[in-house]
Order: sequence, then structure tokens, then C-alpha cells
Amino acid sequence: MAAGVAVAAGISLVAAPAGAAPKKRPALPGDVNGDGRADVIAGAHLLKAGGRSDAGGVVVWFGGAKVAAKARIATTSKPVARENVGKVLATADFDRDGYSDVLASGRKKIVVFLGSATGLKFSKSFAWPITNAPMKAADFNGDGFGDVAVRGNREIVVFKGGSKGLTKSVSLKNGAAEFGAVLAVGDVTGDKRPDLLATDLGPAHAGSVNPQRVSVIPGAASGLSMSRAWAFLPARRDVFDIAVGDLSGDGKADIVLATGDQVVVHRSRGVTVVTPQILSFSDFPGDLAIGDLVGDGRADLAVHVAADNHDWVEIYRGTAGGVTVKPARILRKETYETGFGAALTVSDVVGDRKPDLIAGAPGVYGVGQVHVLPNGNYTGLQRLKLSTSGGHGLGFSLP
Ligand SMILES: [Ca+2]
Ligand SMILES: [Ca+2]
Ligand SMILES: [Ca+2]
Ligand SMILES: [Ca+2]
Repeated sequence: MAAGVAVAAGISLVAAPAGAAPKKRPALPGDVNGDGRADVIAGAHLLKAGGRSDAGGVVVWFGGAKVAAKARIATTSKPVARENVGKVLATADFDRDGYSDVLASGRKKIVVFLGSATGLKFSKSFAWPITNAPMKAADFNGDGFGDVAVRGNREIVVFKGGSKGLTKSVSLKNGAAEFGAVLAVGDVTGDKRPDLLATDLGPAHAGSVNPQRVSVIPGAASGLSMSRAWAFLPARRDVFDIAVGDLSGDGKADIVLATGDQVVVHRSRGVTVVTPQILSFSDFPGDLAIGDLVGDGRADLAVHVAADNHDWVEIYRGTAGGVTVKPARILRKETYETGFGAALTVSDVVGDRKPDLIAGAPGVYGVGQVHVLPNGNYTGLQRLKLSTSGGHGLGFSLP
């Protein structure tokens, strides 16, 4: 019998070849310190660092039953004035060492920070044609290493994770001038692999004559490829945020678009989307996030709404047909001008395996906080602050 193979009662066990190091289990996305709980990660693009104004950086608070109050700040090794690092963030374990890493945008650059037991550490920067480049991370090819897609010049560049970190793999193009202007991630096709979603144009594209087509580029073992992509034309062309999650509970992630005065829910059929459900707003819908905040096993939709210097978040319960017409919950206790919810994400930072709502609150004069609402409720609310003299501008961006 070959070494490493044992056969007993019809069951065979194949051991790892001698000498092969066991592969580390990748960190949960957002678990920077590798303790099994996602951490709160926020961009602080107006942070003063090394005496340089608006150099920017990334802040992490470690998750826990009570999220650690200590803000751990990471900046580049040589902060540059007005570089605004951290306006856009993406997180995954790019080198599969058990610590989630962060890619952050800057002025004409993108910056890699690596996770560790003590927080994020600057790794390297790449020159980049786009400032504040949209980016989304996920393990698109399913090899356990986090990958990341970043909008470039008339293309989306995919960096593949590996034991040495990120390396450039493919360029995705479809001829659109602003391909990737809005990016999102989720398993729209229902094969348990994350897919990348990308718009052709930004919502403010000057002289836009074409509808703002949305492409779905399926994740696959061979990586992302336009050859498998499909697309649909939303009725609106002012889509500025896309959230993806299985609201209907059929195993295929549904696609929700935020526009100037509507939220448009397209249920996924795997290779196409159905005629949308439209939620109309008399105020202004903003950032979107999806996760099971109601706790019924089906994902729900959180919508930031803004009106007259006042901001709140509405939570719509997922249903077989999309979402409920009326919100199941309205989170509206903030005073004026906090910008509560201007950035939203859903992540289990408390560590009870139920998703929590993380809401950026940029605040007046860009002082800013990040609010943690356990399971999307005020009970147990934590307001995280950045306590440095030069700290401003926190809470605009979440991965
Ligand atoms: Ca953690
Ligand atoms: Ca890592
Ligand atoms: Ca991968
Ligand atoms: Ca679905």
C-alpha cells in the first residue's frame, strides 16, 4: 500500500504528502488580527500623518463582544500630503496567512496593507491611473487566496492573491470608457463562487448617451473572464451604488441598485435578472448593504436615506419576491448633520455569527465616527472614534 493511504472498512484517507506544509486557513474577510471575528475597518482619507495634511490611512478596531475602543491606524511608510489614502477600501486574505489584508485607494495609487495579530502594516504601493479607484475583493477563483478587482483606465484589473501577496493577473474590458465605475461582489449565478459586477459608466458621466449597463462576470476556477460575462440594462443610468445578496432565499444573490430617488431590486435567475421591484423615495437613498439583520435566515436590505441635514437607515426584509414594500426597521436616532449611514456595510464584528450593521458617520467638519449596531439594532450600539489630534474625516469609507 502506498505511504499515506490507509484503507479500513471501505474508507480511504489520503494524507498530505510528506514534507508539505499544511495550508493555512484563509482569514474571514475583514478579520485583520486573525482571531475569527471580523474587525471594523474604515478609511480615514483626511488623516494627517507624518505631519502631512490629508495624507490618509486605514483604521482598524478589533471585533469582539464589545469592539475594542483602541483605533489602530496604518499609513504608508512615507505619507504624502493630500494623497487621501483610504477613500476606497477592499479586504480579503490576499496571502492566506490567516490575517485579512486591505487594499486602499489613494491619489493615483493603490496601497496594500497586510493584516497581523497587532493590526494592519503597510506593505507596498502601486502607481495607478485612477484616483479613488473603485475596488472589490473576494476569492474569485476559489483557491483560498483573496483576489481583488480594481477599476483602471478603460479596464478592470484583477490582482490574484498568492503566497507572496497580490500579482496582476487579467484585464477585463468591454469597450466602455468607465468600465468598473461602480463595482460590487456576490454570488449572482448561485454556484457558491463570488461574481464581480461592474457598470459601464459612472452616474455623473458627462454627456452619457447610453444606458448604464451592468455586467456580471462570474467567478471561476480559471479566474474572471469577459467570455463568461452577461449584462443587463437597468431602467436608470444614475446608479451610484450596487449591493448584492440573496434577498429571495433561492441561493442566487440578487442585485440592488441605488439611484437618485429609487432603489431598484433585480432578483437573479442565475444567467439573467427578472423585471425589477422599485422602491421610490421622496428623500435621497444613498449607500446600500445586504445581510440578515432581521434574523430570519434570509438576507435583508439596508438603505441609507438623507434629507435636509438628517440621515437615517431603513431596513427592508428580504422576501421571495425581493423585499418588503415598507421597512421592517428604521434606525433614526441621530441628531442633525452626522451623516449617519453615508457608508454602510454588514459584517459579524461582535462574533455571534449574526451579521452586524456598520455605519460610517462622517459628521460635521469631517470629524467622523463609525457606529456598530449589533444585528442591526441600537441595543449595544458602539460609537467608534479616532482620537488623534490630526484625525479627521473618518467614516466615509468602509470595505
Ligand atoms: Ca478580528
Ligand atoms: Ca493576509
Ligand atoms: Ca483567489
Ligand atoms: Ca435570490
